[in-house]
Amino acid sequence: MFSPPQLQACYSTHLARLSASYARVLSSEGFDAVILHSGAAKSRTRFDDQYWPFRVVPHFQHWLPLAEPECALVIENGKKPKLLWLREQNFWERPGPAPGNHWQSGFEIVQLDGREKMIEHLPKGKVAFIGEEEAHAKSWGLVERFNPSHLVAALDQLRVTKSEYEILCIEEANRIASIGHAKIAETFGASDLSELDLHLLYLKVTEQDDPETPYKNIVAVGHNAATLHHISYERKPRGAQSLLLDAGAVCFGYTSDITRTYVKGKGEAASVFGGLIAAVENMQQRLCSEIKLGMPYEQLHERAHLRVGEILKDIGVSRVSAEENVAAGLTRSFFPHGLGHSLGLQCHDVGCALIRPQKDNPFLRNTTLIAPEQVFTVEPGVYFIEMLLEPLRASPAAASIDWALVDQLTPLGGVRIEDDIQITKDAPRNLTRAFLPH
Ligand SMILES: [Mn+2]
Repeated sequence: MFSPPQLQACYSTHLARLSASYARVLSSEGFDAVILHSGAAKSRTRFDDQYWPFRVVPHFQHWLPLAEPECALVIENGKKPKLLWLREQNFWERPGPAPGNHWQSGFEIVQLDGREKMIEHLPKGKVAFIGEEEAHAKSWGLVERFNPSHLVAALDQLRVTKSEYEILCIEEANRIASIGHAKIAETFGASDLSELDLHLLYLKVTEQDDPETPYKNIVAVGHNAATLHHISYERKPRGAQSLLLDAGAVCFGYTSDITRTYVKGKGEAASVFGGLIAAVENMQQRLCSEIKLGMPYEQLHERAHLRVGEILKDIGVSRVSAEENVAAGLTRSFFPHGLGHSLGLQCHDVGCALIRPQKDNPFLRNTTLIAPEQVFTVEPGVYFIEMLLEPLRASPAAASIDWALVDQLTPLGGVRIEDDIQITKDAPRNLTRAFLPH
């Protein structure tokens, strides 16, 4: 965990770098200033008075970790950034304490006791509005420059490369999540808990409330692991032999995204599945070690398909070579998702998918050239997904598959292994394994 002086020093550099980048982007896009609005509470339905948990606009959070609705940041060339901070007196609700105290001195802070007073503090000139609330932009006379697409795209690019401060936060998010993963691994090995209980235990040991996690925990036992984003947790334990846990944590808005898969108990299926977990783990580590600067991320994804082809042959699911498995499109049925995605303020972060992937990689979320200061996940998997196996059974490639073995493994769902990787000028850094070696 970082020390407060280290955090402070890194944050100051982050702020200076962000100010310089914004100044460059604003002038090249022809704006005098931009307002980054934090967002507003969103009603769950128009028929009652409940609100969804608040998610702050990421452009706002790129500057500071405050995550409160109805705040605005004014970024104006040559001026200290200004935070318009709504602090209404309200005896129904009160926001939590401000997250950290490393950022306040970087801003001119204007506390307001009413939203209507914000307009007095807005900048003059050609001003853009970035945020969710088009009605606010309208009432401030900025609707013509509400989320200008070129500006948003240019600001998204600033989020592709992470500052030292951002890395520190992502590392800390990995540390917190690793506590949860280790606890769940131990608990699953020793007892039989329901998916819901495993989910709640993860929240407890990582000290996160459910809406605070970067994404809804994926907790899938047995065949449920074949549902890539399984979040409809079973309430009862049922003695399943496999568990896939895909869960992260947050530090000052920055996320971690980690997946592990476990198997326990006896039997031939469990033993083959154990071999499959080891093989996917091995492939994942090998892919991480083969990352090179300047390499298209999609090339790594393609290599993963070849390795999945090898694994299918090695465990006996397929009788033909790795190359033949790839050529027949067979690996796409067992590994249907992308190898990974950029990571930062959003779990699926922005700016790394400007190029469309090849047509047989429709779900790949990272198509950039690998470059220093990027952070992305590497998360290969092998699954037994009925919806994808069904058409395969009817295809010419079906003859090369050992369907009896597939049927034996299907109740165990699938395997995914995922780490968060920081790219540097030297070797890539695995931000997850430092805390969670296996
Ligand atoms: Mn992921």
